[in-house]
Amino acid sequence: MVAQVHKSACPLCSRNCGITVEVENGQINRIRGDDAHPNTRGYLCQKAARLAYYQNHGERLSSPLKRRVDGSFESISWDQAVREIAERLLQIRNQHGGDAFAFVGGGGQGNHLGAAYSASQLCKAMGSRYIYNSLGQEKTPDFWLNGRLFGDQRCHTTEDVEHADFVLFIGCNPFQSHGIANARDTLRALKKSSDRTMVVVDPRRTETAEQADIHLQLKPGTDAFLMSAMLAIMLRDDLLDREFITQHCTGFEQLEPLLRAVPIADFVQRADVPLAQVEAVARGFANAKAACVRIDLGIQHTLHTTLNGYLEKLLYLLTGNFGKRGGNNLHTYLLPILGNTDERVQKAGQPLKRTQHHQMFPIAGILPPNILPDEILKAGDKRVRAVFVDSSNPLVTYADSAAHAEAFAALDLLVTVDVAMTETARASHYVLPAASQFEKWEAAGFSFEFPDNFFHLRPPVLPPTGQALPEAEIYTRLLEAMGAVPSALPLLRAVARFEPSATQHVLYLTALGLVLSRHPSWRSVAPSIVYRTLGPYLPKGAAAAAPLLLLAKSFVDRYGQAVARAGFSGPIWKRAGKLFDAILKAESGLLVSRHEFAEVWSLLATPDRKVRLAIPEMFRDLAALRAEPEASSDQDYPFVLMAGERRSYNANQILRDPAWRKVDPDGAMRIHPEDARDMGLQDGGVAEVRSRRGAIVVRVLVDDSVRRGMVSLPHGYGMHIQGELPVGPAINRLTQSNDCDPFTKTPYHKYVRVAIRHAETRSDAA
Ligand SMILES: Nc1nc2c(c(=O)[nH]1)N[C@H]1C(S)=C(S)[C@@H](COP(=O)(O)OP(=O)(O)OC[C@H]3O[C@@H](n4cnc5c(=O)[nH]c(N)nc54)[C@H](O)[C@@H]3O)O[C@H]1N2
Ligand SMILES: Nc1nc2c(c(=O)[nH]1)N[C@H]1C(S)=C(S)[C@@H](COP(=O)(O)OP(=O)(O)OC[C@H]3O[C@@H](n4cnc5c(=O)[nH]c(N)nc54)[C@H](O)[C@@H]3O)O[C@H]1N2
Ligand code: SF4
Ligand SMILES: [Mo]
Repeated sequence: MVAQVHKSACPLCSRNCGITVEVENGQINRIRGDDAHPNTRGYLCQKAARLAYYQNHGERLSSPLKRRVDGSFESISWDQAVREIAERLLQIRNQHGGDAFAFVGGGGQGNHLGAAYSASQLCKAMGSRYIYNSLGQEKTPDFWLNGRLFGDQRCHTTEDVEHADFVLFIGCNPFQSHGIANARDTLRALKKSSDRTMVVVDPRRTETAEQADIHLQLKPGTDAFLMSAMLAIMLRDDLLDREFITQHCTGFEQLEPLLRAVPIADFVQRADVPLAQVEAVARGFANAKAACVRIDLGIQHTLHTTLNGYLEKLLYLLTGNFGKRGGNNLHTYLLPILGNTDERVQKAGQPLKRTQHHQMFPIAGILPPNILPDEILKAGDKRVRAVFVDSSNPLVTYADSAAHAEAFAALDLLVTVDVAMTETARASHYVLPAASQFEKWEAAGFSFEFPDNFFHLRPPVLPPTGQALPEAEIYTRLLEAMGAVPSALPLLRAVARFEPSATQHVLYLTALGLVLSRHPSWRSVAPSIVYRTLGPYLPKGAAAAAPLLLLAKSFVDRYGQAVARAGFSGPIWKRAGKLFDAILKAESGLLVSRHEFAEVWSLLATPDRKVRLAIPEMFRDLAALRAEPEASSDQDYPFVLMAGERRSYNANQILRDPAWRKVDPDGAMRIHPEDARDMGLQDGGVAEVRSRRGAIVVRVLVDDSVRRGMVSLPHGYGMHIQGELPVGPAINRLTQSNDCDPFTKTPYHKYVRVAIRHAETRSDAA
């Protein structure tokens, strides 16, 4: 058979680089960067070349499974699985109410099309408002701040690193983790140019720090001290952009005295970096033509999480590096992956629903995984009794694996939808096989670009494995069996039958509007209704993409002019249909909106389009820094473990087959040579790492890129392949549910107190 080349995208990180996949005899032969992809333009990192290991491995699921009493699984038909799960869900809802149900996950790094059908539709059908997701253990503090500053938690920021003269990377390592446009090319360009400056703030001399002009190798967990000192230096030296602040912000007069009160030298000393260097960075950033800040888990998974986010945003706001080329900006959304759930706002006269045990509020619609075990085990009669897990592996990736295992074992119903037999799947009552991201129409919602933004809908490159189904089909069948999705929809089916065209799409949208206004309760399952009625008539079997017509409509309604600039002009009523048609056809992705920098203000949600700097909770935390005692050394747990480093061969839990990795098979622990010597550890040997919660045995990597007193283990290991001992460090055996930001409940994964000792073999594992 001749090899065929298909377009797709890499599902391993939020960049979702465009790829071409060569398929021969049903096997993936070769993967290359897709030069025609308008955003990533052929860029790839080394992880993508071996994506065949995602598609094919010994743990792919090929039929629905039901757990027997003895813990083994039997294959069952889809009809039986759907019928039994629907019955159980309805029973639980009728007996205990909707809040006995929680949805967990709902979209990983590359698969968000299925999310249109899963979390929200199923929660509404159950009458539940509990959606837990990994974003609730990293990004929710950021979303909360965006809500306060910009008026809506969906006002998400992005950074124009490619065009900045001065870039501050704080707590991120884009060389390995990416997250910025074509990271390695962008870093190389920054390094090469003598009039651009790159600063890295990181306790480790990372691959990114190696390329920087200045590396501030601070003490772990001290970013809030360092950033507030930088802001105080800018204020002291009159480097802030007063004109920008007056024109675009409110509340500065309340913030100013707090910044003036920062004891600069003291705070810089706490971070343990040279004061002269910090002053040079503050000056350079404030005086640059265009400067931006890029942050990630290094400040989100450590002490002062929410305050860190606030200070980082103040760096670019108070220097006027917002709403311009090379600065930080907001962006458009086509797939609405976030909601807006401000905990102060009453909805329909009711305060926002909080969880039973922790009284926790959702942020951007998302609850934090750290509280989930307690909501299952400690909430009495109102506990969570049934959980659906989709595109996530909580028993490995959520803090405190033992607490999650105990809680999940106590559930009346646990269902996992995944492409692979994960640890969480193995603990489930039912396991439903999803088609892989190479086997179905798929799209990612991580389109975070500005002023140009893109969208990429990918067609399948291979047929589904065994009986695996796309999420669109799985959830629609389930909702039909629950009686939540109507089956006879003659009007919509009749209209959908016309030849697809921009005019036909308008006709369909009108008919849908009519039907939904007559049956308002069907709105919550609109994606499945559109999938069943319009879906079958879309070209090339693109049924699952049908809800994109509704999203294209709201995109055009919100950003009409920017969509027109992207090439979708003409009568406004036809634009959504044109955009939808173009999305279906553009196999490499396409430009969907084009803004001008000054128009960033139109994306703000405050009524006066000004940034609200005054956030009482952050003023409180900022003021409290001065009184905070210096972290004392803990005799019992003297090391700070960074539990979750991104490396060249880890990719969350998406690649389970150990054969995928070309290096670092054991996910070794970095430790400073002097610490290793003191502890009697040798490079390549093994050590036991013990926290207050648990202990694991790891491979040792003696490495002077880390500071003394800190050690680092990678994320993305610790799977029990086919039930065997974990491969590499199972880091969440060491983390604890309550070791988290008190306000947002996001974990301190980069600040885990541990003790380390020599061990003889890996099977010493406690
Ligand atoms: N290769 C690879 N890439 C990935 C992923 C993957 O698994 N593998 N996962 C993806 C996902 S889901 C995410 S969220 C991103 C995360 O991407 P990043 O946040 O960039 O990755 P990390 O390596 O977790 O952490 C970044 C840095 O934080 C530093 N750090 C630790 N403690 C502190 C501190 O107290 N202060 C400061 N300033 N820095 C600190 C670490 O030394 C590390 O270099 O990566 C994405 N990309
Ligand atoms: N200690 C510690 N813990 C961490 C981190 C850390 O740094 N330290 N990082 C955290 C971060 S930032 C993140 S984002 C999370 C990630 O952790 P999770 O939320 O668990 O997400 P993934 O590891 O990406 O898991 C994706 C799952 O989706 C499945 N999958 C792949 N494709 C499809 C598909 O098309 N459909 C379906 N239904 N399933 C599919 C994969 O097989 C895999 O089981 O881990 C977090 N946990
Ligand atoms: S893992 Fe590498 S190739 Fe894949 S999307 Fe991320 S940067 Fe692109
Ligand atoms: Mo993440």
